[in-house]
Amino acid sequence: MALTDFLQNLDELSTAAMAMFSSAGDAAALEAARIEFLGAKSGRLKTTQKQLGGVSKEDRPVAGKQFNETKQKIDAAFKEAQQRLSSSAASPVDKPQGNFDATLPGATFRVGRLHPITQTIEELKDIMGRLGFSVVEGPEIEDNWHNFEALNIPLEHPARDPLDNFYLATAQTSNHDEMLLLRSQTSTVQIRVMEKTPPPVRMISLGRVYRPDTADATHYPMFHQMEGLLIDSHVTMADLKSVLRLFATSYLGSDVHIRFRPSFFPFTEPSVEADYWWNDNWIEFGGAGMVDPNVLQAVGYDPEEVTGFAFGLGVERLCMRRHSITDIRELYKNDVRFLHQF
Ligand code: FA5
Repeated sequence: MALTDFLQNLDELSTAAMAMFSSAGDAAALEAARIEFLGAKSGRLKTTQKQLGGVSKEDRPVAGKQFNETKQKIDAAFKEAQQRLSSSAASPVDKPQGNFDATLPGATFRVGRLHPITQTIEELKDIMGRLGFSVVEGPEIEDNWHNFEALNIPLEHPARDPLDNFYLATAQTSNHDEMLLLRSQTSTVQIRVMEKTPPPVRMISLGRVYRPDTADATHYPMFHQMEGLLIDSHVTMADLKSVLRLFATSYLGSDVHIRFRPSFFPFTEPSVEADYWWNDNWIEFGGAGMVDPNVLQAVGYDPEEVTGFAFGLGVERLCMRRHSITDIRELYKNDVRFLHQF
């Protein structure tokens, strides 16, 4: 083989090897390049070394020297690539791979936020706290006594129908007193507080309640209520109306129109529903009334000594009016594009 041909082969080999080693993006690509050029049995360098025997005796020293230099150059390029890949694997932040463009502007980091209902609950607690109401928690799994019986809702009352409540299958028993259910109203907490606390009482309780209602724009099978209870001597309906009006204007704004509509609840007498005016409609946001003497008696209070009022407001309905949400279901789809707006 002529010396010039041999040297040209070496030159091409060197150029190809340099290009492969310097462009290897990961360990697998580098290994493939190593085998192709430096492979002990049939690597391209080995093949070229074999051609050295075909070069004439006089030219062989020149060819051998050039071969050794090329081999060293390729070895060095391989080691350099090895080092480059191991250091970029150790600190991927400092040396990103692939098509990283350090000049691109940074993307805004999306921070999570409280669900609108959680935000509403916090604000309602604030407003009622300023009116002197303290916050009480109650269980979501209730017994018949606290959800119905003590609230003057007897066994034959339609509100206790199994089709209108989530009774717990595991707790099914023929004894009605022992049956458990997901509470259908926060009024249960009134009973729990009065059983433990002598009057006067001034409390609110906020939490989830459950009813097998079909979901529509204003109903959901799980929703939140804010219960309120005030017991003292000489409490009247005027106090109830003042507190609810003050609450509504504080949360919904001074221009909100509300009305009290006569209604019926077994645990209050007289009873009212409270509505706000929105989009040419009256929307009910809660029930209220003067605590029925039977309830006071059930918890051991003397109805001759104390009177009181109670209310139960729909938290979702308040949140919806405040933020102009026209469909309650939006609150529970958990679409971040919606939730991110609050
Ligand atoms: C009650 O639950 C009574 N416990 C309220 C009460 C408390 C009256 C204390 C007297 C004294 P009612 O079933 O009307 O009442 O529900 C109260 C509010 O909860 C409604 O006005 C409405 O705002 C909300 N609400 C009721 N059902 C749903 C539902 N399926 N989805 C969303 N909100 C609801």
